[in-house]
Amino acid sequence: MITSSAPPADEHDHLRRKFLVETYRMMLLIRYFEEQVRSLSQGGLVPGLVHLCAGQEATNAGTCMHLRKDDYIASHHRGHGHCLAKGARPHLLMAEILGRQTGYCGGRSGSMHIFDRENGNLGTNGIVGGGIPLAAGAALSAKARGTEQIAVAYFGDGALNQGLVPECMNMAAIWSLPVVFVCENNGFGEFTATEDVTAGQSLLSRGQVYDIPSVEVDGMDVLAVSAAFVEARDRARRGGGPSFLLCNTYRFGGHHAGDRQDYKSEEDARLWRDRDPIPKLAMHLKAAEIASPAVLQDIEASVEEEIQAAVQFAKASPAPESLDLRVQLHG
Ligand SMILES: Cc1ncc(C[n+]2csc(CCOP(=O)(O)OP(=O)(O)O)c2C)c(N)n1
Repeated sequence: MITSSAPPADEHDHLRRKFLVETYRMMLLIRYFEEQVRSLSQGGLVPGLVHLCAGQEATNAGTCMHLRKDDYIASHHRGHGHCLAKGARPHLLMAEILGRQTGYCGGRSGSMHIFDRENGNLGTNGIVGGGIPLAAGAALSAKARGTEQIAVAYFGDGALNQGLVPECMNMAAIWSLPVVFVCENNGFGEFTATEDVTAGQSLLSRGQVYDIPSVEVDGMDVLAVSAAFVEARDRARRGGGPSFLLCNTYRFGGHHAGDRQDYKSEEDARLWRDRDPIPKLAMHLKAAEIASPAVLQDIEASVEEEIQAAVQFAKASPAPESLDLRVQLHG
């Protein structure tokens, strides 16, 4: 996905175009994946609550897809999109969410604690803000080992009011750790609007106060997210320390799959839907003649097929055996 030496200009342009088409495919994959999880959850097949990220695909793909396989991410409770964009295989992820033995953690983590060692994914996390110290710790370890790996911490606006944020940002700044703090600000924490529970004039100041380069990004535009993220990634990789990205986005669904969303204004929801990041990228790909409508249709069909196969695989997989428990806990 990422090359170490710069290619010539023509090839560079070709790779950029190819990468954008891959990005479109990934965003669509996440959306279709989440639609299936929603319907399986409504059908009673998903144990526990699921928190879907439909609407937030630009921040998922616009960041994770610019990472090396051995870079780290630590995600949150709305993290299926991060897992997929960091390289998780849809059928293994679906099996995990359905609590099946074939899933990433043998079916024991469910949606909120998915761990994928091979792809540097330190996990989705049910504790609000819980991934932030994991990413900072991974960045400290990478720096100590001199590997040029970086780590990304994903969290929602709700986590900004957790004590972990200032602690980790402070340490990351004084130790110049290779970590990118990515806040996916979707305007709500559970059923409460961000502004009702968050003091201060600007969320961006949470990074600025530590002199961490901080930038506010249109989280519905994958090109804007990508540009800001690549700058932050490169700074981290060359030893320039942490960055903070405040990505303004929206979750199209509720807090969890069964939430009726009475607290959202219909007008607001419609305005955000009009800014759906997937059709927006499709329009760009067509206008810039990067992909024709026929190519985009082929992508849709192949993604649909891949997700259906993932669902079939997961449904056909067995539940974990109780005797596996010790092995699952201790590795
Ligand atoms: C430490 C902690 N406090 C409270 C909760 C309950 N809780 C789960 S999700 C959530 C809201 C999180 O909001 P945000 O971080 O903005 O993420 P979003 O759900 O909006 O994506 C809360 C309060 C929790 N899981 N962990």
